[in-house]
Amino acid sequence: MNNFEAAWLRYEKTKESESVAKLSGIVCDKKLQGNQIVQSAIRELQEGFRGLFGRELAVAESCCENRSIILSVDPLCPAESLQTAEVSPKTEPIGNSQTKKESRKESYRLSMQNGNVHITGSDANGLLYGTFSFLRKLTLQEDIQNLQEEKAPVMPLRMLNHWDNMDGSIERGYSGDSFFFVKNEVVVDERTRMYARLAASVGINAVVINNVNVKEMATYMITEKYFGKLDDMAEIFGEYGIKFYMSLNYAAPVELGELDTADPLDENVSNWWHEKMHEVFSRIQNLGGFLIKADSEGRPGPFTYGRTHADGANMLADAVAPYGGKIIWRCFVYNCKQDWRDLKTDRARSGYDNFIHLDGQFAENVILQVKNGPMDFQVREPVHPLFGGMTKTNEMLEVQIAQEYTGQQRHVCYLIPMFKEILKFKTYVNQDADTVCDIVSGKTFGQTNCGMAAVANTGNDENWTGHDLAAANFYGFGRLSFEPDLSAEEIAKEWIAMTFGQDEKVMQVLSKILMNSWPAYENYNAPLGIGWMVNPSYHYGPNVDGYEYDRWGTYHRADHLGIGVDRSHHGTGYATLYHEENAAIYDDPAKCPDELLLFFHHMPYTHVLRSGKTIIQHIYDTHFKGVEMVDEMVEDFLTLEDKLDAKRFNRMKERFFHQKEHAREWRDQINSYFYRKTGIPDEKGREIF
Ligand code: GCW
Repeated sequence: MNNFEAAWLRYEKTKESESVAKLSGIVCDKKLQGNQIVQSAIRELQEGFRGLFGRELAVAESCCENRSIILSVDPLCPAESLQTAEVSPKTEPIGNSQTKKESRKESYRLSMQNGNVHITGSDANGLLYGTFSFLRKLTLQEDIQNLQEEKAPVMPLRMLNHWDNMDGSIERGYSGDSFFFVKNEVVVDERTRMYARLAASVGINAVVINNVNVKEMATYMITEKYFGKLDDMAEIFGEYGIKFYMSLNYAAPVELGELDTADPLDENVSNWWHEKMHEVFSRIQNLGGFLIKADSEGRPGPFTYGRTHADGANMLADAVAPYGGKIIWRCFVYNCKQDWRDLKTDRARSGYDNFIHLDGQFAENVILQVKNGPMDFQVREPVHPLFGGMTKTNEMLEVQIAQEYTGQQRHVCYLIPMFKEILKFKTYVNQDADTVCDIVSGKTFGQTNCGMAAVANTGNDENWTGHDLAAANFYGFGRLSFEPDLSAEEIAKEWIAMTFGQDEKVMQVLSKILMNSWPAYENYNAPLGIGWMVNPSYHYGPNVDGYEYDRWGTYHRADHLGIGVDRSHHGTGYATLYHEENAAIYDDPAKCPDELLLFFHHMPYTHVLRSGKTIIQHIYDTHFKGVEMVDEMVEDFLTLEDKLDAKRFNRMKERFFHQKEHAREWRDQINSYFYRKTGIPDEKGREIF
């Protein structure tokens, strides 16, 4: 027995429609059958039919009398309309603009012709994604009689970043330990394959397996000790069209004891990396490149040598270029040793200030990976100003589905609605095609080295994600990066049906819970975009002043009269980093959206919000409301007792009961803190301690 469940690839027995019942096998020519990714597609179809309909599908090389599922690859497969969006005429394309040709990659078409189902990919990946889409339709009992679907993924890179450590722990892991590493060894087993299937089924095409904080043994991942196992793992990923990436220690030449400097402009350093990359790429076949956290939170980087991040990234990019490798370089660079008394330094500015002057200096195979907001995955943040700030640099959006600040997979918090808002944000970098989605999908500047990455939320728990409902974020992230036009609710419903079946009541209750979960969490969390207010270091549970007198640049500056950080032009000037249209809104407290007001401005508690409420009353109301929303969720959930299997029901029930208690803790601590600070009572006279 496996110690893991199948998540949304359960393929539970279902009714077979007439047109499906006629499909007796798979047809795929010999050459294609030799392709490992196509083999995965075939295995998946067989597994799917076995589970869904209890029957076997045979594989043949050519068509026979019987109706079949016909697999093929046609590089011209997607329709004109799916070929990449035109490069915006007002903007210079980044790098050489092979956009048109490249963009058809990984596309597929599904159709029904004379009773045969055709799954055609523009390449093997496209074929695999088409296969998963077809199986999804069968699982959801969609009518396939008039099957007709054409899809091309919108984001070129759809990536998961694991923060797994070699000792088996996971930084910010909330669902058990690593299934990639145990006690400094690399693990390759059936779970590796199941993981690859889950990831590929939602369109993930790249995975970084280790923590960006590369320390101790992880530095040795680019040495002989680990090549064999890493190559085995990479090969399994490759069978599912997933490129294998690793995080790299910038100071590896020093820490492996081979050089006494990691200065990117030192010729010995550059030569060392060239040789190293030659070795690594020849030992790990399916390697896509590396992710690097440099000069951030104690990690080494080019600053040590008085060099820029462009110097550092480009040196590595040059070393991986001969193998088609990519260097993904994080922009999460800030001073984490700030004095809380210092009102000038603003952590929110740091990513922008450290990178904006380097725009245009990065090599074509470097991608800057930028967190969605300028701070750190809080429940509400403005969009990072480097999106739309940079116009000559490849950028990728980093989000976090590991719910570090959003309930740590003990509270339910479905994040796809948040990601949708981020993707839709208009940066005003030019007149059209200027949203974050346009930028990171390559539409704005015509590049293909871009996309989305999520900090992963999986671990070795039986259900992969701790909270069963947290799997909706894994599923949703993949689906959204493939097809950002899907609504958060559509994705939620699809996931629910795949995971729990088609019962209407289950669908209605769980989709309502998911859709209300982020708003509820935001309600009982830190108010109006100010963030933090959590227990230091493990980041769970309320602690209003937890980070107030610390070194991390995370302050709310509350006193008895007001709260918030002045990031307007009177303050740190952060609000002015956006293009004029946005800057004008954020800089002005009268125009700033309520939900971000305290992020941008220090305001009196008596200030009347656009909603018509004072800030203090808003704090009380939202905190009571948040708890009411959770109570309602729990009540609704309990009505599903006879609709869900006991194992999953009880697992979720336990977490919901905890959330109910813990949301109260949030409510009462925040409300009491502000009542005590201000002395202003709740208009509605509710209990505040
Ligand atoms: O959110 C912070 C986390 C760190 C993490 C860091 C980062 C991997 O608290 O645990 O380190 O961000 O993104 O690098």
